[in-house]
Amino acid sequence: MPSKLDPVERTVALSALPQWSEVAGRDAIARRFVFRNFSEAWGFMSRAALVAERMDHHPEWSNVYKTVEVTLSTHDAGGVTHLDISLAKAMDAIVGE
Ligand code: H2B
Repeated sequence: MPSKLDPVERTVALSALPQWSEVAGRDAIARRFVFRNFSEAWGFMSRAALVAERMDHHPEWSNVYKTVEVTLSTHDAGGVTHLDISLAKAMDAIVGE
């Protein structure tokens, strides 16, 4: 089972993810993705879902029209692990960031 990042690892990892923020009151990171329309939002979710399945690491997310809200946390570890950082980077890469 992956272990939670220690404070130094976490700071370093999050500095490479400027679009992601810490979730208040919970050990998790979050980002809002806003697309031009629903089709692009759904396309992003489809691609991200394939990555998540391959990683066996899954996002908490919701979609309203062209907006996708994502929260990442490793449930088994009770907090942010390298798996969340990897999935966040993969999601950023899908949108070209
Ligand atoms: N996703 C996330 N975000 N956290 C987990 O702890 C987790 C997961 N565990 N996806 C995986 C699946 C586990 O439940 C399966 C059995 O491998």
